[in-house]
Amino acid sequence: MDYEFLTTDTVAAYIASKPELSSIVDAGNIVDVQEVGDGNLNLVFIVNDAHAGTVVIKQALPFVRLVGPEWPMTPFRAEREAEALRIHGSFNQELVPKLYLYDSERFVIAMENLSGYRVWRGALIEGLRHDGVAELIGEYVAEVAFGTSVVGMPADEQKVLMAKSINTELCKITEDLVFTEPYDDIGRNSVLPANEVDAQALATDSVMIHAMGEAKWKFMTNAEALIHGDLHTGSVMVKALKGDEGPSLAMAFDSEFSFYGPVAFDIGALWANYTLAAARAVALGNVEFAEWVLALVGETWDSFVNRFSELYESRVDPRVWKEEMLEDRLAEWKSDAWLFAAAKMSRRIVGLAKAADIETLEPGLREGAARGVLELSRQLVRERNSDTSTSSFEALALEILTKHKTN
Ligand code: SR1
Ligand code: MG
Repeated sequence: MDYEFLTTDTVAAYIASKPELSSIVDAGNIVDVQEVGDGNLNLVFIVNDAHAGTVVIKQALPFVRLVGPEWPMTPFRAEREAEALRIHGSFNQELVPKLYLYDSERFVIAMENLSGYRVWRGALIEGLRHDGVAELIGEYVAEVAFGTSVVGMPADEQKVLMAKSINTELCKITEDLVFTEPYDDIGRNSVLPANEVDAQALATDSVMIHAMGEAKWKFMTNAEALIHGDLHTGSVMVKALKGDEGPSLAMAFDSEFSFYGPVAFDIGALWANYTLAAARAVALGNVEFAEWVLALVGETWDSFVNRFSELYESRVDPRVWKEEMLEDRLAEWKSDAWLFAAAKMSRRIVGLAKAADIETLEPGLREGAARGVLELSRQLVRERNSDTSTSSFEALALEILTKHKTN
């Protein structure tokens, strides 16, 4: 794929060539360009002009940045992200950054720079409590689930959108890295020597393998809504209304993995990443913070249920979709969220693309945190069909993470 990659030296000229951006930043007076991409795939620049104008410029490379050109990857993922930003933003502008431009020749997105916001994962790593974020993100998942599914939009339009939203290569990343490779290492897995026995126990656990087969099937076949597709705490920006923590705003971004998939996948991704933050807190002896983080599981779920149920009142076709249908979906999604959470937490321990919550722990502490997460994921798939309450999830997580704490 032949197109020019942006650099800090060429971003200003690029912006000058795009009239759509002239009201956002003054291309002739740019004072600061920084490449801040810390994800696994793209280039990301934050650009500031001399009059407080600011923009984020994100360019998809034709390969996986984390690995290099030897792993080619479609840059058309930028188009999927632009579409998801546009569609998800149309439901609630306060929960999704504004899209200013999508450039289909150079696979560039220009979007709102959320000033004063920071990535949630980093805040959780620092032990900061951004209250209300879990509720807001639960609402985001509910609005996307309702608004892009057949309960929220006419069936003919939904089919056209579904056809346009196919995201084969990014889905394959998830199919491989999340559901398969932790159980069939093709050379991309790694753990601390002390955790090799735990990774081996995970990979040979026939109940877990069966459950992951089920999860992968659901991921590949349950085309329910235009989900985010990678909704971990690194895909959420947070901003405290005052100071560093307390009541906060939130935005979901980085939706390049978006496709028509299972609603519970986004919920499970959030729960898994709360668990990783809790595992870190337990490892560091901060049990109170671990409890605060784990309570986000229930807060996200309750908010999702409330908002989805509210929206369901206005469903497009109420003829046979009655209250029972809502109850059935919610029960199914809750149990599936346990399954997807299990998949999403264990992959971050053993597979490629790990999470800073765990990786920045010193090895003596990381050993127990990693073991606890793997053991928890194996228990979650066993419990998911009996008691699926979020309080049970939270209690089980705290119990198992604490049991395996090292040092
Ligand atoms: C090769 S991309 C690795 C991971 O980064 C993204 O955040 C997704 O989670 C993906 O699995
Ligand atoms: Mg990402």
